[in-house]
Amino acid sequence: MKTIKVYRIILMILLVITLSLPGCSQKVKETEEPVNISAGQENNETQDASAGGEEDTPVNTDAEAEPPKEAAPDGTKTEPVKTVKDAEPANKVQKPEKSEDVTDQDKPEENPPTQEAEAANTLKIQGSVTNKIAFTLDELKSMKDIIFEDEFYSLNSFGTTGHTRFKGVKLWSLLERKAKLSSKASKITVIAADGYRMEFTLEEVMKQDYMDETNPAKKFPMIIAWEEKGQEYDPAKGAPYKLVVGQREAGDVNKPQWVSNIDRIIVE
Ligand SMILES: Nc1nc2c(c(=O)[nH]1)N[C@H]1C(S)=C(S)[C@@H](COP(=O)(O)O)O[C@H]1N2
Ligand SMILES: [Mo]
Repeated sequence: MKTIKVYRIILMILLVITLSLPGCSQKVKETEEPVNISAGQENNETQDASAGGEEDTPVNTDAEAEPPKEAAPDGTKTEPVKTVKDAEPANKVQKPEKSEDVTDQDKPEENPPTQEAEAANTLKIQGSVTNKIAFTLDELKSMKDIIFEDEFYSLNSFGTTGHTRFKGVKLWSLLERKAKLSSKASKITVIAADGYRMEFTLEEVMKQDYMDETNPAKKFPMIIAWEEKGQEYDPAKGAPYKLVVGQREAGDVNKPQWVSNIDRIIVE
């Protein structure tokens, strides 16, 4: 009898322990969890994009976190830039700025004013080029094989005409040989310091037979001029470069395309 009582007590204790174990409620959860897990998996499978997005989220967060830091310096440099398209080139500009940051340590030992002055006189070419480059005026002048000088005819929208002598480099040669266009490139945007800009297809830039309706014998390439009427532009009056192009055909109003004070050329 005593052993039966002991067994019953042990059984009771075991029963109480078993019931009080969290394992019981776990079993209930376990039956739910597979549902949750499968639901979760379905979400992952059916929303690959969102899953990818989640994976990318840290990257995006970084990307979003970075531009604001650099947006300020960029914003000051590219005040007239307002479109989303321009934001991309602006991002590309940020990369060189990072490398400049690396050399920041050296700057105080060198001559910052000289570097700033040089930077102000450089012709920047950005975007789909192998050499993301800034040409100094001296570098451009040394490119004897692509220098072009002649009198360009201009017609503006009010009918004013004129002939003006310019000296500069052929833009197509500069892009193709010096900046080295990538195979993706299809157009350029010439942007002035005041935000004035003109877009051209590469075919238009490549064209070497722009005309002067008053002198059919002449043919002109598109050039980046640093000299007008025998005078170099005064760097104090802004970036010393002007885009000059002849006419496509008689009556072509070409003068508005003469972008002065070019800050940069973006290739896309
Ligand atoms: N940077 C810049 N270039 C510019 C412009 C401008 O507003 N900003 N205006 C264009 C227009 S519409 C014309 S008609 C000519 C005027 O050139 P001019 O000032 O030498 O007469 O410049 C063109 N180049
Ligand atoms: Mo104009």
